[in-house]
Amino acid sequence: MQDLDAIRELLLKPQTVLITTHQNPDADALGSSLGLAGYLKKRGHRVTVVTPTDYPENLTWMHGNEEVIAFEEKKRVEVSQLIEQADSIFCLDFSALNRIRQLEPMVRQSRAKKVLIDHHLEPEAFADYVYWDSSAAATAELIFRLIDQLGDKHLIDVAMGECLYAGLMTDTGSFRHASTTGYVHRVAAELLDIGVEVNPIHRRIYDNISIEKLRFLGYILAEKLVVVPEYRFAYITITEAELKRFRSKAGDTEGMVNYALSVEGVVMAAILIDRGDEIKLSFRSVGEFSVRDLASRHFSGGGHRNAAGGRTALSLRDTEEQLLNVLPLYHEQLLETV
Ligand SMILES: [Mn+2]
Repeated sequence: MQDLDAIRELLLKPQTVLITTHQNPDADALGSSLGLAGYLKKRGHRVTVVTPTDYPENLTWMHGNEEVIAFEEKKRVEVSQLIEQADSIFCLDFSALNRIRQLEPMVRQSRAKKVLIDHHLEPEAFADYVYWDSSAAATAELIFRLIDQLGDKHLIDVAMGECLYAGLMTDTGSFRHASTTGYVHRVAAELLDIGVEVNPIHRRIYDNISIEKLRFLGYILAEKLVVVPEYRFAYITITEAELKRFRSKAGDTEGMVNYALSVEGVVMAAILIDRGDEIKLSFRSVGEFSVRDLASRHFSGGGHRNAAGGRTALSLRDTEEQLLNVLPLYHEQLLETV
């Protein structure tokens, strides 16, 4: 679904653009936002990037970071004015407006033209124009493709390229997920050709872990990782007290679930985190097994086939029990997964 001509038309006239992305932005969310911002500025538009929440420290190197406005209560007036004044709002890397939290009502009410650029399944019908492809590995890939299709690939510079490369690298798990197509590699190659250096980006994002976070991970792997071999399933539960004890910050639990998935023989993994007001679940799987189906059927969630999320209003223990109780429904599928 790609309203390319409408987007081309929209961008003919210089205007005030607001770019936003999902809460707790990851490298694809922020990288595609800043990559697009760089492009739109070159096209003569006034651009502001607003995120619904803050994001981890290891993303703040991205070009344009200093101009990002991360929503917090004291910025409500400023942000609502920006949204009101925008001629168009680009919504990146999310498919449902509830992913932008406090910004949702403001964006919904805004008269700006809304453009959705995303690769998540089943986009909500809130946007005037969409540039959406669930087979894309990252929104950064779509930003590259959009700029290319608009005939402006030559406008992508190293600073923008680094942002897009970061999104591509992280959403593909460093080019190892099944979503990594030939096109993904070609995009990466083109970014390298214009001067993007891969190693510094990799180091800034991955080899930039605080000692507290690393010790937290050590504790989780030693004490909290449970393997259920009969279902080829592994999972982690994290209590509020543990988050506190390790002074866990936003993003610190990011990626932990992948360790569970890396256990020999395991084809599905989950992490259950007590966030106080709700239990957040994050799922990973390999091959054909769809954690998206499981998350949407049992945990009010959604996502991709191999990476999905969900939530409950239960206690951590009851959520864990519910998860273990649904496993038998998937027994055969789990055993068959290759
Ligand atoms: Mn993404």
